[in-house]
Amino acid sequence: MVKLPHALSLTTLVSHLLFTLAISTRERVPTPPLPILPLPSYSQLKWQQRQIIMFLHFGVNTFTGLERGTGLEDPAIFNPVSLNTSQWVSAAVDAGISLMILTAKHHDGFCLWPSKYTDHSVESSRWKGGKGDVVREFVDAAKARGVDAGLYLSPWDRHEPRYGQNLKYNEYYLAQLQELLTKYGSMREIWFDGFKNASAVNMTYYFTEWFSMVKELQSSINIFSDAGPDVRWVGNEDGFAGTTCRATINKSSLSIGNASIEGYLNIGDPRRTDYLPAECDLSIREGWFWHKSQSPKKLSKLLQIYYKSVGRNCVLLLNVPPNTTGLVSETDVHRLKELRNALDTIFSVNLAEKCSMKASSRRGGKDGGFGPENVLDGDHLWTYWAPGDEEDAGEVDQWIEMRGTDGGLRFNVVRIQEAVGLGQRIKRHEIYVDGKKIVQGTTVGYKRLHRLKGGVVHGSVVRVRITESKGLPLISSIGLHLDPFWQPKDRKSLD
Ligand code: FUL
Repeated sequence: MVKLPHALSLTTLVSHLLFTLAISTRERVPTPPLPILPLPSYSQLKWQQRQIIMFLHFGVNTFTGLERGTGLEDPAIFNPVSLNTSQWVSAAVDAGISLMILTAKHHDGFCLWPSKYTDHSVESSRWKGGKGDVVREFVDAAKARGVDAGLYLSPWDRHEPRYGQNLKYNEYYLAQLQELLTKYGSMREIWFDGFKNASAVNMTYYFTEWFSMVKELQSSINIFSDAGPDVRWVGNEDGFAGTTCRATINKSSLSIGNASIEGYLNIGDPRRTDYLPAECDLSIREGWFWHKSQSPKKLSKLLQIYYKSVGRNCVLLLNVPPNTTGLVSETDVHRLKELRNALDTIFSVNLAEKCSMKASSRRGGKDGGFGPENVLDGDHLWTYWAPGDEEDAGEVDQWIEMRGTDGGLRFNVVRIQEAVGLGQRIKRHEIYVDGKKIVQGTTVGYKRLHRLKGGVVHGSVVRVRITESKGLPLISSIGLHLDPFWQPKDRKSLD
């Protein structure tokens, strides 16, 4: 054995000790818990955080007054003389909306862009002497304001003579998809709806080929349909999800245009096969298209819809149809602003921020980085309260508590958010004020809002108990809010 000089061996020993110490200190930093599958994709997470998306139904129906055109419309009637897509985008930006989806083609087959595969398009209209392109103006205006764009391309086409011939129509449809997804920049969502009249000619859509082509051309896009693959329909067009609403469902139980699965779509599936969150589509007016005789829904109705969609782990796709001049009507712009102001009034103040926080336990102990104070920061995904591993047994009482520091708390909305990046977990929860149960709920997901049916509560200690979850519950945010627009009729019952 070669003997090292004394000075060298001491240096080696010290550095070895320091190295070991450094490793063991690092090993003591608590890691996040294992995720519970299935997990959302990056694009699904981005979609979920948007909360409200704007839908724009615009086309020949805007001029005929019909909701579903016949396909026999003369394209010349399309003439929105004052079309200003920047005004659409401003309406969205003022409402805090970051994604807008336009009907590039509705069931009547009229195309808002000059498709080279048909002359039933803006090219045959009077608008801009046939030289205009609404899709181009829409995506340019959105891009200029940093808003994302998406498109709806109706599979049911009542104009196209190839409709009903499986191969020919599928090729036509795919050709149009390729035009839209290669010429107009990056899209964040594409909307496929399965609707057609019962009397419509029978045909098979080659969804597998369509979806593959979409992902080939734009890999980060979210594909919406009754059955996903990225975003699922919520099962109704009234803007509400089930009080239990899981992002998980079994994709193989779904098919597009199948009315018998509407209840299943509304609540999801506890068997957790696939991560496929739900989108609630609804129009601000009665119809999807603009009609002179219709007006926007009241603010109280829109708030109710928000609580029942965004507040139940979904995204609200709110349709705001441009009118015959090519503008979003002032009444609708005004209502959108009212909605934004109301949401800011309710949610910009979180009474829990002034509370002292306590929890049944915390992962990694006091300085482990998973304490209850994490539910009060601005990150609603990646910082969260996690109980200690010992609570994973499922039998231990898991709770997080807020104690008012200066006097009592007055609120009528409780907001709970899960760290869904590590999987949706909570199955049952309860909320107590000063020891009295005021809410009994099921799933939480990205966001769960309880607008208290009993109205404003006064108290000093609010406890959220997780009574059932798949693995450890991970709570990323909690809010106690005062909603001045909420006047409940029934003041006794639990939410
Ligand atoms: C449905 C269509 O039939 C309606 O006209 C509307 O476009 C709605 C969003 O989807 O399936």
